[in-house]
Parts: sequence; structure tokens; C-alpha cells
Amino acid sequence: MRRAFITGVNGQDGSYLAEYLLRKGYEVHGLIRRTSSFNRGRIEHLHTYEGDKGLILHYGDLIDASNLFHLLRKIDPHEIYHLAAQSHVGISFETPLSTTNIIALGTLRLLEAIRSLDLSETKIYNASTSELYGNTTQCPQNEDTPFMATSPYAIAKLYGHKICENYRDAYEMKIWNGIFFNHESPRRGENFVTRKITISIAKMLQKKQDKLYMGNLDVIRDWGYAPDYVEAMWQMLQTDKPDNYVIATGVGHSVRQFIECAFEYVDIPISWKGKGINEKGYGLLRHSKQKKILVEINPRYNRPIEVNRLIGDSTKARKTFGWRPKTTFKELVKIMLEEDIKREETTCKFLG
Ligand code: NAP
Ligand code: F7E
Repeated sequence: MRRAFITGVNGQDGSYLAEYLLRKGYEVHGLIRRTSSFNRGRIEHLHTYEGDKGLILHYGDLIDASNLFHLLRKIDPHEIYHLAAQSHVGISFETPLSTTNIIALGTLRLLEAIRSLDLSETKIYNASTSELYGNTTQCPQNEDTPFMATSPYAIAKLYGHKICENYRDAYEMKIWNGIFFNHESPRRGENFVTRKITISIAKMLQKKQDKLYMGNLDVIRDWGYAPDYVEAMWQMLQTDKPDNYVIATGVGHSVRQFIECAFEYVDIPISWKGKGINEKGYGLLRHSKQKKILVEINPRYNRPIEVNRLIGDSTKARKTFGWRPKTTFKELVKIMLEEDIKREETTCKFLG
């Protein structure tokens, strides 16, 4: 039986990847942090105890090198999927030191543990990111596009990306960097823009929220569906040569378009009035008699530096291991909204 070790297993991607690998018959081990309240909602259905079939959880932390060393010695995995990170770009401006410690040094600690244990046959996936491209003028971005990282998060990830390449070259370690563009799902963290929008709409329909407060509406992202993307992590590790791969849909949409598409799905067309921080989105909720302001700008959601447009070209992944996205932008919006609407309706029912 093949053994996999996932850091960040209770995050969005970790949970889908654990499901995917368990379906493939892997013995799956995951790293979780000790927290004062349990935050295993995304993996509760997979968890079991050592010896049973299912996900085996281990306490640990990327800031604890000896913990990583001892766990890897015990598990001796065939594949390591390194997904753990402080993954919010905006928050990285507020917590640059811990973000850098977790992402940059955390990746190095993991690589050092693997090297010290001489796990030379272990294949390693590193979660790199489209944020490395920053405000590049080249569009779409591929594996040869120069990096222009512009946030503490992106700069820490750039270190992670580069140290993985360095260990690959210097010690012939089998490391793949997946340069993933934004990917979303109903399990997306609630303060990322897509999920914030779908949750807010679901709450508005239940009269539990009046408005959606947003930052920059005109940035463009290439949004895909997370379960499609975790498949690419596994697929690249099955190729012969460690390398870097861009994973993206190739289609860009603005935050504004995401909002419009999501409201349209619940039959609420949005019309915009005003400019800059005074811009407002108007629409008619089912329980209202007249159009109301449903979207407003709050500058607190703006970042000190914004990345304006990221659109990826994943031709290399398609040609090398046949990966292509299965889910369209409209389908993604529908999947996320339906799940959040269902959740809000159920909560309301229980509240009476
Ligand atoms: P996520 O939902 O934020 O999950 C991050 C995971 O990392 C969580 O399990 C978190 O655990 C864990 N973690 C954070 N700090 C840790 C530490 N010090 N030690 C151990 N674990 C720690 O992120 P995601 O969306 O699944 O993304 C997975 C990875 O891909 C991340 O590295 C992210 O930066 C990268 N990425 C994501 C995207 C995207 O669009 N989703 C695109 C490109 C790259 P807690 O629950 O305890 O915080
Ligand atoms: O922002 C803008 C915001 O926080 C998307 C992470 O998974 O993908 C993710 O990073 C855009 C940004 O994701 C709000 O300024 C406007 O331009 O959903 P996000 P992100 O920053 O693109 C990359 C690839 C990763 O690697 C990261 O780990 O939307 N935006 N208004 C807003 N963003 C948020 N969060 N909230 C707003 O109100």
C-alpha cells in the first residue's frame, strides 16, 4: 500500500486531496495543528484511528522541525504533499513574520527533515502559486514567465519555490512545484473573495445580512474548481521528471463579474452606480419591494499593493500528463452558491 503524507490536510485542498488519495487506495497521513477549538470540519468524515482504513492524523506544526523529522521517520511516506501555509494574501501584510516563518522556513524545515532522513525515493509536491507572477505584464502566465512577487505571502512562497528547485538540483530530490492559480469550492475559507460572496448572498436570501462590503472589484483572477486541481497534484507526481507546472483554466474574470454571475444565479440582476469607493451595486431582493444597495465598497478590504490580473496557461501540464480543467466558471459559481444556500436554509430551519 502506498503511503502519502499531507501537510495542511484540514485546509480546502488538503481535504479534497485526502479524499482523492483514499479513493485510490493510499494510506493517508495528515498533519494538523493543535487548536483550542477543533477545526476539522472538512475532514471529519475521513478521519479514523491508526490501524483502520482512512485518514490518520498527527499533531504537528511547520514551525517545529523536530516534530516533522520524527513524523517522517515514523510514516516513511512514498509521497509528500506540502500544502500547509498561512494562505491569505491580504492577511500576510498584517502578519508578515509568521507568514514567512510558516511558508518559507516551514518549507525548508520539511525539506531538511526529508534530506536528513535520506528519503531519496520520496516524491514531494510543493504548493507554489500564481501570486509569484505579481503584476507581470505577460499574459497569460506560464512556467517561463518571470516572477514579480508583491506581497509577504508571495515573497515567502517564492522562497519556498526556489528552495525546492535548489534541493532538486543540489541533492536530486524528487520535488514538483505546482504553480496553481486560484481554485475555489464550497470548502474555500470564508474570507477569500469567492466564498465571501456566495456566503453573503445565501445570508441575504435568509434576511440575515443586508449588504456585501467589498474591496477592489476590478481585479481579474483565473478561478478553477479545487477538486479538479488536486487531481493535478497527484498526476504530476506520477511523471518521471520532477519539474514545475502551471495549473489554471486559462480564463479570467473580474471580482465584479463573479458578483454579477452569483446574483444572477438567484435571479437578482445587479446594476452599478457611482465611481471608486462610492460605487454601489443595486438589486431587488425577493422579500423587498424596491431595489436596495446590496454591494458597497469598504477600503479596509484593499491591499497595500494589489495584483491586478492573473490568468494562467497550463499547456505544459496538458501535454505532459493530460490535465485539463473539468469545471467552468459558471458551474463553479453554481456549485458554491447552491451549497451555501442549502447550508443557510438548514441553519434557519434549526433556529426555527
Ligand atoms: P487553506 O485552506 O488556507 O489551508 C491551509 C492549511 O495549512 C490548513 O490546514 C492550515 O491549518 C495549515 N497550516 C497553516 N499554518 C500551519 C502551520 N504552521 N503548521 C501546520 N499547518 C499549518 O489553503 P488551501 O486553499 O487549501 O491551499 C493549499 C496550499 O496551496 C497553500 O499552501 C496555499 O498557499 C496554496 N495555494 C492555494 C491556492 C488556492 O487558490 N486555493 C492557489 C495557489 C496556491 P489550520 O487550519 O490549523 O490553520
Ligand atoms: O482575493 C480581491 C483581492 O483573497 C482575490 C489564495 O488562495 O489565490 C488566493 O489569493 C482578489 C484579490 O485570493 C475582496 O484584493 C476584492 O485581488 O480571494 P482572494 P488571492 O489574494 O487571489 C492565490 C493564487 C493564492 O496562492 C492564495 O493562497 O479579490 N478582493 N474584495 C477581495 N478579496 C478578499 N479576500 N475580500 C474582499 O472583500
